[in-house]
Amino acid sequence: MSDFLRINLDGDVAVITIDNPPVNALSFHVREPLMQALVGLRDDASVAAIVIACAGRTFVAGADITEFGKPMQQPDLRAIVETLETIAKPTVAAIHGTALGGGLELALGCHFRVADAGAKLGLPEVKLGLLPGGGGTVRLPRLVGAMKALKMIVSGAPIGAAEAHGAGLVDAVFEGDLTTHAVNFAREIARKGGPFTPVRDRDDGLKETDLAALDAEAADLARKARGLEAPVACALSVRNAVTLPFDAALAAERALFVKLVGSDQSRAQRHLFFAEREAARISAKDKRRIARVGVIGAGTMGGGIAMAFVNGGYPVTLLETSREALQRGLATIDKNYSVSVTRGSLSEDAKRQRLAQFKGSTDYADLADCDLIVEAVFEDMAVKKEVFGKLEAVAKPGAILATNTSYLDINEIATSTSRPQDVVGLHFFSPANVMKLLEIVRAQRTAPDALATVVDLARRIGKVAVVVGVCHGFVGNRMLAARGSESEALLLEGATPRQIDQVFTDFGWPMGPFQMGDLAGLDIGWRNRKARGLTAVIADTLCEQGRFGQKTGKGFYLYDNGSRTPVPDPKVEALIRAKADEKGIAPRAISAEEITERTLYPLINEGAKILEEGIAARASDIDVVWVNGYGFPVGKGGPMFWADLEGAARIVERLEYWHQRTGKDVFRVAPLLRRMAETGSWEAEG
Ligand code: 3H9
Repeated sequence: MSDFLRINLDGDVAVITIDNPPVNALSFHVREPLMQALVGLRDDASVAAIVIACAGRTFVAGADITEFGKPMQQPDLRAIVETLETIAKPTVAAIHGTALGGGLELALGCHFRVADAGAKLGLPEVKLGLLPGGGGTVRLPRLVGAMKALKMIVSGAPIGAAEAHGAGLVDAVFEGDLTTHAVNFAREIARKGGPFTPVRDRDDGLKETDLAALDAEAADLARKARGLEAPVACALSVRNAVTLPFDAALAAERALFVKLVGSDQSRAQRHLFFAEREAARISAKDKRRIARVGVIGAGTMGGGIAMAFVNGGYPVTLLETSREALQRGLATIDKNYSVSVTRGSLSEDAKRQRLAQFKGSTDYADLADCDLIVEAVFEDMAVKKEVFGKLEAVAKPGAILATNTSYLDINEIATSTSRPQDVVGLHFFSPANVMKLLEIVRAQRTAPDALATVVDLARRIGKVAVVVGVCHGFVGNRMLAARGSESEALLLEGATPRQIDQVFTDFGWPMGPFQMGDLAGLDIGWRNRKARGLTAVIADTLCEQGRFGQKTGKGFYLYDNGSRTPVPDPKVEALIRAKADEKGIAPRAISAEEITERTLYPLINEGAKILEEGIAARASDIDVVWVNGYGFPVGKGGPMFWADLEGAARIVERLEYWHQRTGKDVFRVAPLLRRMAETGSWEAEG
């Protein structure tokens, strides 16, 4: 009856199969025939029951996100669910893969839900800056209880079929051919006879709601939302499901959805959804086979990288220079997994299995069977070149040779082997087993199939990959340097670390630059600066005093008794004033606006230069880097997206002002930023 939907009769059970690859999103071309099918089957007396199933890899994964922001064509999802609830004969959703967002809401319109044992069910709208707008916030609590619904909807995290069964969200879990099971289930239910109660009329889950506990949980979640509107709206909507009659709660959900879908935050989060997928798209089809990975260096970075691969299912050979260093590295890995076991995110058995995937060695010859080798040794060109020289002798032909350098010139590193086509940068972020971002650095001579292989591999190990070009610091660290360059100057002119950090956290960052420096260790930047002949008067002095940040209990802030809470230190403020006096700088009041203009605007300006130079292929790639690697607030969509919200013309004007006033290069406006201010697009001309 449509290219995207078919109806089959299995005796007196009708099976509607939605077939809208890749994820069966509820696009208009699905909703229209689905509505017709439901009305037709409802009125067909020869049909005893209806099953809604999906073709391909998944049940409906949600509304079609590409339709948001445009006028919604009718019928919308709410009308479909309403129609479903007018059907007197049993309706059954047969869920395999993922029933997400509007997909789960469609299933909640059915009387019953059956699932494949591997299925996952959830309402992830919050991750798009939305709330479930097809009745999810009002129907889900009726089945699983308000508290569980609140947690599912505010986190957006899906649950597995077994948990969903236990919670009352699904009625049966099957292994094997799901449609056959669903048809038998529907037939049996129809045989037993009704009446069948739609979810809207069930309040089993709501009876025992502890409203005070729900409110306390919602308040906690709102605090953690750090300015995001969607989690707060989700919590309010679940509360409405408890306190308001069904139709009133549904109308309130609708009103909140309409408000959110038009908000900048949701636009930003939808932008990021597509940006992440776009960043990982690569035209080369050929890929190399990766069965085993080698990691050189078992320090914090190497150990984390090794864990990332093992967690993604790849056995790892971990190489160190001495048995002691190797044992230390392996012991840290063991300890990290034990923490996961203690937290309940990993079973003892899974820990054992993961540890069995590590093979330690101190002999380069043991890397001979690795298909990818990642070096994570000391950040020094001579050391890196020596490692690549050794790999030349042992790596098998076609093995991909990767460096985890965060700054160095990979084209130069590649000159130390006779196979530069196999050399690529894999810039992991610390802790590498946790952080999502992976900058994949394409060097001048990196072969297309080597690049395609690592992009694909990144996805397999759960990383968000962005392909970037070679320059000092690549995309992320180069822009970070531009953001940080004015921080010290602001201190000397009268701002305090606390004041600057506060501007950042008010903006939505998890922490400001000084808190971040203290967390990462101030000695790292100090070492880098020394190697490059650079100075930062305050940070260098703190390091000379042994104040490396959290690890020494003192840095820009004090951390009493191993606490992670930064406490302003009068000694640091006195030091700043003393250094300012030495330089003859009189302190003045610095506004939050000035802090933003002198830190975030240069960040965007540098992003524009990076685009101009072709180091990043798209502005959205830069956004993906900053959101996933540096904590740029998701509700602002990344620096390049935010530039548009803030107004590129304003940014240009203020950069010009600061350039005129200070003469500093960091404020020199990039031509592409100027063009963006005129055309509203980051696309380069031509
Ligand atoms: C919603 O439902 C609102 C309702 O409450 C209210 C309505 C009134 N729409 O991720 P993948 C594309 S909001 C359009 O690489 P995987 C995606 O862009 C929605 N397109 O696959 C990609 O395209 P391309 C709530 C979508 O196997 C391709 O499909 N639902 C949608 O790694 C493959 O995607 C969600 O938020 C969509 N809804 O993961 C679920 N979903 O090939 C969002 C995907 O051109 N989706 N595409 O790059 C997901 O989480 C993952 O796609 C999924 C599969 C887990 C399903």
